[in-house]
Amino acid sequence: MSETSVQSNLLESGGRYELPVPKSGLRYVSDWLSGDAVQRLEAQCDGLLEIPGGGLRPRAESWLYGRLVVRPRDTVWMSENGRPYSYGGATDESVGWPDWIQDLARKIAGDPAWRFPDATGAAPNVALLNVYQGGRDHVDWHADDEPEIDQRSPIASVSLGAVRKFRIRRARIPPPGAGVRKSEVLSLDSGSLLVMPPGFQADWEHRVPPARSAGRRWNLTFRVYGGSP
Ligand SMILES: O=C(O)CCC(=O)C(=O)O
Repeated sequence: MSETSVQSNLLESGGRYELPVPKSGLRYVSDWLSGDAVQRLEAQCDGLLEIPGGGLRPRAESWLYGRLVVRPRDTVWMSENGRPYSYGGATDESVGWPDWIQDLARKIAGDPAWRFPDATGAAPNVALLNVYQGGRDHVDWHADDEPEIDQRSPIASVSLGAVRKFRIRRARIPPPGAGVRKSEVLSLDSGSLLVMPPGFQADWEHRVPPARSAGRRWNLTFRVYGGSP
């Protein structure tokens, strides 16, 4: 039996929703980018994977259960002020802050979906590109809760290309007898914007599981780095 994503019964009502996952506060805009913009951004993302002199940058490695493993997707880290990204025991150096990424960061910061009563309102200043070359590429359960990330700000996720499932589950394992930890599934469309509210990373984990068949997908996750460099 195929699984229905939580927003599928809302898709006729104008494209902009607070998702009905209890207390998650997730926001989703299905048609945030035009088809032309999607195509242009996909090409720009691909440009980031290329290395000078030809070829693609090798996949980065992360620590998983005490072993260094190749990440099951391509990743490129960008930051406005050159700060690196440390996670999973690895450090990704910044490739810079291209103008088109700055334009997207401004568009996010100007969107009502980015506004929350207690948030600082700061615009995103770092972004992670994930490229899923096919259905085997994925990202496992995690939260974007590294100390550099300002948790008073939301995190915005822009999806391009193949539609993939996005699962969320509570970060804490329920105590014995308190039931099982369920996960909820959303579908992330090409050209969509998903906004995870301030505080979400402390309470929830997320993943993009492998898919039986899928074309290429690009995802840009915009965050706010706080503090000083
Ligand atoms: O590809 C996605 O939609 C999620 C990416 C993600 O989880 C991350 O960058 O932390």
